[in-house]
Amino acid sequence: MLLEKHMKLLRLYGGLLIQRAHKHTAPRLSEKKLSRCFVDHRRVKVVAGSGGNGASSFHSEPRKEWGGPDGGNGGAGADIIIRVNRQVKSLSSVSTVYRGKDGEAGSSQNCFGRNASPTYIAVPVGTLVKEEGRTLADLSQHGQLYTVAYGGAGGKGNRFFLSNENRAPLTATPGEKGQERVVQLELRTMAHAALVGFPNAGKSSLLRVISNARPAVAAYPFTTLKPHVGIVTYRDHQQLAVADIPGLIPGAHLNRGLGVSFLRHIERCRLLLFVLDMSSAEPWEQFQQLCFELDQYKPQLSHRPRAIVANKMDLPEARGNLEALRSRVHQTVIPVSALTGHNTAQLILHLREMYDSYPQNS
Ligand SMILES: Nc1nc2c(ncn2[C@@H]2O[C@H](COP(=O)(O)OP(=O)(O)OP(=O)(O)O)[C@@H](O)[C@H]2O)c(=O)[nH]1
Ligand SMILES: [Mg+2]
Repeated sequence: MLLEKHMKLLRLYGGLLIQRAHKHTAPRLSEKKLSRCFVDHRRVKVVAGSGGNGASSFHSEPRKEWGGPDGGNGGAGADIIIRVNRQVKSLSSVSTVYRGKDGEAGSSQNCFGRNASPTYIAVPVGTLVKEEGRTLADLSQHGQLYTVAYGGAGGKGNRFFLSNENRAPLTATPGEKGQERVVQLELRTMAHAALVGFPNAGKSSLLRVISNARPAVAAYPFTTLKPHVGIVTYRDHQQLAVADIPGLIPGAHLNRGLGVSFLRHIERCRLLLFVLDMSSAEPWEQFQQLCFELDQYKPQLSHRPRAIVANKMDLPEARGNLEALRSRVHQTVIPVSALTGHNTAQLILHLREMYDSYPQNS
């Protein structure tokens, strides 16, 4: 009997201990969860509240037979308002549907229905509101408001229709429907820095080393088909978002390869990190071509604050190329190896220096 009890306890606590142990070695966040950390666009359906109905009623009191109409108006439905909040950093907290509350209906004794209070959507500074590609608002100030859907007006009660011609109107109107629309919210800056390079240069590998993002890495071109954003966290809690942009190829500005859409993403980053595969024959050629593609897409795009990340320095053929590259370009060259992690700390520091020396507005 006693033994059985002991065994039972052992099983129970043993289970708990194992659970604890699992907790400590909890697996890393899944890619799906990580991608939620930084969301740069959202499609949102907004449905404002409808107005409350007007009431139709007549005053009634003892000894006062013809009290007259006293139906009140309905209240207005809730507006949906986008509000900029500098504490919000990405669109991950924005839901896909917002519905405003309906206004209250009017009632007898001339009681008006209550207006519904507006529904707010908190977005980061630098959010664009678009509808079918057309920009409706560019929200760049903390606290800025934009009413994206208007609530319906309340209906009129029958008291409203009282006139000399009609002393006993029965008419009361229903509340109007709230406005309904589908808008795209888009962050003007997608990330602070973009990793720009040809396929297979090691952009995704680098992002995995310097940030929490886990984009797929493989030894064939076009492994990455959509941008990934990783967050680099510094000791003073400053966080910088770095985007892994899918590989560009010559002619990308003519929509070749994965095309123009990714150049558009680069446009939304303030700092550029050109990732070169140093084991290739002439890595400086890659740099020239990348700049050419960017500038063809948008003049001066490649002239943003930039640095060259000379990757794959662990490979023997890379070492000879490094000096040659340095003599041909005048940008900062940071030799790293995403594979071994060599010198990536230097890259992280340099990124911060670039961020600090080029404030947002410059
Ligand atoms: N030896 C060596 N190999 C590397 C290094 N960095 C990346 N690689 C390898 O290069 C290949 C391509 O790496 P990815 O990180 O997928 O390259 P990418 O630039 O993201 O490529 P796309 O997504 O196709 O544009 C993989 O096989 C990596 O293991 C490095 O520093 N040294
Ligand atoms: Mg990749």
